Amino acid sequence: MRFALASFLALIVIAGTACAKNTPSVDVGTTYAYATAEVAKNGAVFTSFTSSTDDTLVSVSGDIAEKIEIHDMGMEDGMMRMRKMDNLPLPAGENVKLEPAGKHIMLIGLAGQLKDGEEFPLTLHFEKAGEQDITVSIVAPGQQPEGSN
Ligand SMILES: [Cu+2]
Repeated sequence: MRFALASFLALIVIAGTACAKNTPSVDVGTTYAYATAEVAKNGAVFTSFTSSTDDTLVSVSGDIAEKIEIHDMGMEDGMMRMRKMDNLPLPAGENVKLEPAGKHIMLIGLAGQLKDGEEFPLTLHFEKAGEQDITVSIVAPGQQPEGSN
């Protein structure tokens, strides 16, 4: 008698790992600040955020200024005014922009003049994604650094 040997091919297909967790992360766009006059006390930082999950920018820290706040800008009683935000909500997948005449990171009490072409570090504190160190490029007022959208 001949025995046919049956061969078994076992295919183990792992369609996504069962224990995969969506690790919170925030994609930070090109970050820039406008160069300031020598006597200027304050500056503003612009960037954009896209978060993988619903997250919140809680605060920003750095040595560049005495105080760093999250601000929004809008019309109030017919005048453009800045308003401090307690935090910045980042809905999952949404591109949240910080740009001139809108939301921005406010540098209050600059440690030194912001000079065109130089850069400085900031640390972002997200509720879920944790801390993230970023580099801010200083550009001439009204300009945008290369690579920004
Ligand atoms: Cu401001």
